[in-house]
Amino acid sequence: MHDAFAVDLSRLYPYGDTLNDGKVQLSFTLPVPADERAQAAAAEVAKNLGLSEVMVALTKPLDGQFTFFVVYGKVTVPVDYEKIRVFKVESKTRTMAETDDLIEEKIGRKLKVIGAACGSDAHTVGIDAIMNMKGYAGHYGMERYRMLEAINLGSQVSAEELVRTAISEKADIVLVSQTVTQKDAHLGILTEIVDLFEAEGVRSDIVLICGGARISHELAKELGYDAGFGPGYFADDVATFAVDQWLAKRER
Ligand code: B12
Repeated sequence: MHDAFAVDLSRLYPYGDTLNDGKVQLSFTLPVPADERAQAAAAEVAKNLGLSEVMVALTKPLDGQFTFFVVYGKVTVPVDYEKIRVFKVESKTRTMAETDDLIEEKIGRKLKVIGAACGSDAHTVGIDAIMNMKGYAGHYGMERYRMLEAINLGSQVSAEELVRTAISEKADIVLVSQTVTQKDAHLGILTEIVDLFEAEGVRSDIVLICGGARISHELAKELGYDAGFGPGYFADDVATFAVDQWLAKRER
């Protein structure tokens, strides 16, 4: 039980107006004109998802053929929070100064980091958040680290170019950003990068990390990366993991 609110964590429901009322709101679009029949269909969608006490709160025509809905409903099946386990990067984040000092003391030279948004992906804000001098949300990026030499290749970098550059620059750490995940577009390019590093016989020499809005640590590990970071992680988290991993690789 959670002290303040007496929540039974083994039977967790969403909170709407009152504790444990199970109320949620759902938004989606149906490819039909906005009329009563469409509203009934929207309610049916919510019921099919297992919601009860369904109420169509918003019906908004997008054009003649598409309608956007917001539907309220009640979740009837609780979640056992006690049993939820999350697969995530387990390291205690160091500050930039602590990471710099650790590299200086244990490695004695700058570590080289190469990063890019790869394949057709033109989203640069994520990789910039991790690498740019000014960083993101109050966390300085890797370019600011005294003991990291960070090279940001930008966006739409092919797997071949990334791997070629990483090898010619003798990179210690390689960062791959993927934002577009529609139709699993990220899986092909992420896999291609791992395959190329392996084919060149250098995969085990580098710390290979990917990240992006829908990248989880679990997915990253499945694809052959050392780690994956999604929203809520910053350069200091990534640098901490990368240096620990580099040191662990050297031990091995
Ligand atoms: C800005 C933006 C654009 C800009 C990008 C400009 C630029 N220079 O980056 C423009 C207008 C070009 C654009 C284009 C497109 N976009 Co866009 N875009 C966005 C938007 C609004 C914000 C993304 C962003 O900057 N987030 C902020 C950063 C800081 O967050 P982040 O990337 O998650 O990064 C954090 C973590 O994930 C992590 N991280 C990220 N990368 C890495 C890498 C490493 C190594 C590590 C360790 C960590 C890490 O660290 C960061 C800090 O915590 C999102 C919607 C949204 N609100 O999220 C859509 C969105 C990402 N775009 C989308 C789409 C579909 C497109 C287009 C395909 C649209 C189209 N049909 O043309 C094109 C694709 C162009 C292309 N070839 O890639 C979809 C993606 C859906 C999906 N699941 O695939 C989104 C979600 C919008 C939507 N709801 O549909 N887009």
